[in-house]
Amino acid sequence: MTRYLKMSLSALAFVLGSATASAQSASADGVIRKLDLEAQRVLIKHGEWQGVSMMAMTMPFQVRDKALLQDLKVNDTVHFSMEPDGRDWVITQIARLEPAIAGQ
Ligand SMILES: [Cu+2]
Repeated sequence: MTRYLKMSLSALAFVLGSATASAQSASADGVIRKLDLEAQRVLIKHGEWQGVSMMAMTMPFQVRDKALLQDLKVNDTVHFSMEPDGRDWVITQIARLEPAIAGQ
């Protein structure tokens, strides 16, 4: 829970440029801000990445398979994995994290 609180408090950094794309995959937690099933795109406010140096920010991602987005909705907290594709990152896996139940 602490991790998510920390993430939501982190500043919405607007950064030009992106992480240096290597042939490395990465993963991160985040909150879905926008979903576009048809375009297979998702806007995620994400925390720091594991695997690649990337600060917390809100950014759009392409999703490899439309089906990955089917059970998700705006404001869901998710864990996702991605791979570099040219200058962009493409999400290859994404799963909702169930929020802790208040008071427990
Ligand atoms: Cu980012």
